Amino acid sequence: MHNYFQKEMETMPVEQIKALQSEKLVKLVKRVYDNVEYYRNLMDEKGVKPEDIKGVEDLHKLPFLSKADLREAYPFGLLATDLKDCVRIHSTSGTTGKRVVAFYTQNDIDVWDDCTARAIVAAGGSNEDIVQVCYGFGLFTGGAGLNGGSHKVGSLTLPMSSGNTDRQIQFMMDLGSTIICCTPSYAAYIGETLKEKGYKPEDNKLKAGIFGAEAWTEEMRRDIEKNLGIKAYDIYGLTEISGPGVSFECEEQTGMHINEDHFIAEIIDPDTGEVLPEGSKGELVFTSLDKEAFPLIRYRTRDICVLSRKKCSCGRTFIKMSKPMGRSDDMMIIKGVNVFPSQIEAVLLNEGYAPNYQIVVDRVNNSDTLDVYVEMKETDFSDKVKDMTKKEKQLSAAITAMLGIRPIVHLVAPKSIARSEGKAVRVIDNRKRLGITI
Ligand code: DLL
Repeated sequence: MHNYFQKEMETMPVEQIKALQSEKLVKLVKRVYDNVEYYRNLMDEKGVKPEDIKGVEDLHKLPFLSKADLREAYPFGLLATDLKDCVRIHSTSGTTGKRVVAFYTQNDIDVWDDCTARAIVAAGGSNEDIVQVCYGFGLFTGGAGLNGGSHKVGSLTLPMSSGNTDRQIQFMMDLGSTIICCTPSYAAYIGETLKEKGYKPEDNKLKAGIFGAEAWTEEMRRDIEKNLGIKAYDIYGLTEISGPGVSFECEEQTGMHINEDHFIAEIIDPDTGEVLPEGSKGELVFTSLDKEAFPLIRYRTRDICVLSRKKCSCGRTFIKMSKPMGRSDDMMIIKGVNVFPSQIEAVLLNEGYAPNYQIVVDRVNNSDTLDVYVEMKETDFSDKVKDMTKKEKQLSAAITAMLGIRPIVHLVAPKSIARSEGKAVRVIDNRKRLGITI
């Protein structure tokens, strides 16, 4: 038996989805052209008028929007309604430059809550569930997004926010939480803490987790599933396009269905901007169709992934996106080789290490260096230097086989790498501090 939150939408035949998208797109383009000077200027520069857009097949004629545009238009330049119609803002956690501020009308919040409700139902949630939301609440969209969806589903919602892990565990155990929502790195940390407190995976009542907001590997999924005794579902989203729930995983756990009644996804070549056919790897671009306050057309996410329309056993017809392999900005170029942190994570977990690691990149004597700090498990920790050196060499060889460049591996004491309660910081690139542009 498959469960849907909005079956009529989630299982709509593809031709109907396209027709619905076309109808919404035509109206949206006219609305932003008439009301938002920034869009009007961009479209005029490209020589495209609202009348040129007759449906989704004309989407490629419209200009892209990038994070730089959002910064330039900060704070009100892309607002498409009166400020008095807006009820909330959220903002990205960016550390450089101006933050992005996204505005929401009440209807924008309702649509967004529907999206996260779909994700919760797809993970097996219902009004009989107890949903522990330990994404951060505040400007970050994680907490508010899953909280709203959980209310819509009618689940008992625990708005925990992130952090205070002892309290998370106390509530989880005393109230019997059945679904947990947080970043995968925090889920791993909660699993580790439960174990330390002497709990076995079967001692908790959790059945599912809804994890996202950062890149994570299949190896990490298996690790979390085993340690918490749950099924771990992926959820994706970004502040600019509303927040979590732009796409979500179903019971098949092979990619995330994009809520296509609200968003159009495209994959482009990040260098040329050319739209690539389904199945190609490239940069994900979103157009929001229903957002009133802060609609974005052809927004470049910088996330690299693949789209697939392969029939899904869950019955949903919405296109699926693969796990993003990290943002194009996460990609490191080390000695000329493209390296994603997720590749290193996959090797570490395959080799039996816990996902507690940090990658440090530097440049010494004009040559790039790659150091990987990996925590030992308590059980493997040895005070014999010889044993440790051997293990370091083995791990370095395994990473070299994956990347084609040799890292220096440092096995460090258990608990010596800081745990994450939100988005984990996996990479320290000292070359940036040296003012080197990579
Ligand atoms: O991270 C929204 C979110 C909250 C998603 C909770 C899922 C769960 P931002 O802070 O604006 O919004 O960051 C968005 O995070 O462009 C991706 O690079 C990354 N990201 C989000 N979800 C995933 C995921 C939220 N499931 C940026 N896998 C996005 C990999 C993800 N990366």
